[in-house]
Amino acid sequence: MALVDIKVPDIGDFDEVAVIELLVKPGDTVKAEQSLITVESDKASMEIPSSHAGVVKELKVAIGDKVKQGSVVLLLEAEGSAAAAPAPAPAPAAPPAAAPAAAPVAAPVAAPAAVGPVQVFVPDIGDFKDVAVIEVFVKPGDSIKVEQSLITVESDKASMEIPSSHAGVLKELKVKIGDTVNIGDLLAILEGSVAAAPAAAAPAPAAAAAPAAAVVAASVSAPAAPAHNPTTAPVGLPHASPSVRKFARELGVPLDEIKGSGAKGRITADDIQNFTKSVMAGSLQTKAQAAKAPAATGGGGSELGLIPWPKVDFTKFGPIERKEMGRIKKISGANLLRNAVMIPAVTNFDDADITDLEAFRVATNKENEKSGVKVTMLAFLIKACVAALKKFPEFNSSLDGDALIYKQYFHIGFAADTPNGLVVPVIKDADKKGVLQISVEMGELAKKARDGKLGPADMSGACFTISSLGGIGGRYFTPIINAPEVAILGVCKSQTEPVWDGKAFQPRLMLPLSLTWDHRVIDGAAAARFNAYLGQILGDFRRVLL
Ligand code: CAO
Repeated sequence: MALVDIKVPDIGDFDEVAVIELLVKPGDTVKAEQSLITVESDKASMEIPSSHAGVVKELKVAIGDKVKQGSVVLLLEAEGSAAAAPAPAPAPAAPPAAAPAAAPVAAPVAAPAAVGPVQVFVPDIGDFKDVAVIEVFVKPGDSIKVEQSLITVESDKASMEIPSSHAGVLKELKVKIGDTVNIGDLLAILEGSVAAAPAAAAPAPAAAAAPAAAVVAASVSAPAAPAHNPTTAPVGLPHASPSVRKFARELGVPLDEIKGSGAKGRITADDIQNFTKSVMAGSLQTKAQAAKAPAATGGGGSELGLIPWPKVDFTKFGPIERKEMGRIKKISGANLLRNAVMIPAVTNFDDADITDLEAFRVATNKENEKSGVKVTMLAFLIKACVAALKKFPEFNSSLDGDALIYKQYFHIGFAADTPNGLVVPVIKDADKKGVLQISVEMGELAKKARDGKLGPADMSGACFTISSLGGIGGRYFTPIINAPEVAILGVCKSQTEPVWDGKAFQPRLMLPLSLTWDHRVIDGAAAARFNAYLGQILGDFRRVLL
């Protein structure tokens, strides 16, 4: 085992490049050619590979350091000479032919103009073959300057921007995202006042075999690596290394929607992971998702062919204060809008006589006073709804295209009001639980909800939802179905009313029920029967046992 300094190999014309990522740490076992760090110039990022296999003893660079050819990257306990890469780094200086396009860096001034259509070819991109086009910065009609980046190509280890060898108006772009290109491929046709770059790189002669690790050599002879020109750089292009871009593509993550947490806003692998987690948890939407489910008022109305949302300068009418809506309100707003717009919903109103049930509830709470478990009407309602769902299975279904999925489990969601907005925790397998156990679980979930500690598992899988405003007041309301469920029960405050028993008016405690249902799945008659059955159960809870 010998200690070896692993150095930055030949990186061609690049003078000093910044270290933007460390891909290994002390103690890691690395293979020959394994990427150790990512470095970046204005226009290209590249991963620097190890010339030997072995164990990393010490990193000699940190993020933000500037390195150049010969800089020591790390100290490696090498496995032996056999483990060295075939062409050990640092590579000898690239022969001139390997970096023909470097000239524009030094002199980006346009040469005298030529007139007429001019073809722009992929210049010398070193040893790279079949590199993928991952970004296109221009479109037909754009005015292009000499050295302006046209596209980004990427191998598995490096990405680089390909500049235009001429100025002019882009007549035709010959490549698109996903195409693979090679040196000499026709990239674009320009017309108009066409000024050539001093060392027109199109098409570059076939590259002399790039020395050393292909990764490095190819990135270096790269495309010219033209001087950075902020005026021509694409606006808002996300910065990320090739491996991070690849990672994002594998997951289908839109890079341009991520705010990088790395140096100078660079997107890191952690950013991609966090973004993915947030989307999966439903706390974040991609632009594509948002377009499908327009936000509460942000959709503008054009999606539905409606007139735009009114924009009013409220300050004209009086003092105002603007406050951003919280995260939960934004998410639930978008969901509620979709559900309200997409579901042909109808609401049936009814009343249930809960006089006896309320007396039983009060007595039960008195008996259980010491246990600390308090039963509210909602726990009985959950049990009653399970019985009704069993009797009317289409209420426990979901639409799947032209089919209905009938669920054979009974998970009941209940809307909970929290300081941050509305959430819907779910009592799982309510059919297998007694009213006391449901009360205990509801109490725990409601507390978690108020503390903002509900996880995705606590809020998923509901078959049917109950929204109870009973503790607050009101008579009836029209709850919005929580898709992909097909019905929701709204409950308001019970009150004593005179009810005719055939001979006389009797004082009875009546509970107002508001059942909203999806008319694609449920008919009005079924909804009326569901409500009536619920009323029967709540009127005499022994029916749950039948
Ligand atoms: N009629 C009369 N009184 C009722 C009642 C009803 N239908 N339902 C509950 N009550 C009473 C309870 O018995 C309790 O009385 P006491 O304090 O005297 O014992 C009181 O109202 C408060 O009940 P609660 O709200 O604490 O308990 P709950 O089980 O009824 O509800 C929860 C729990 C989490 C659902 C509730 O706190 C909540 O957040 N409700 C709001 C739901 C909501 O926002 N829905 C609208 C969604 S659409 O925007």
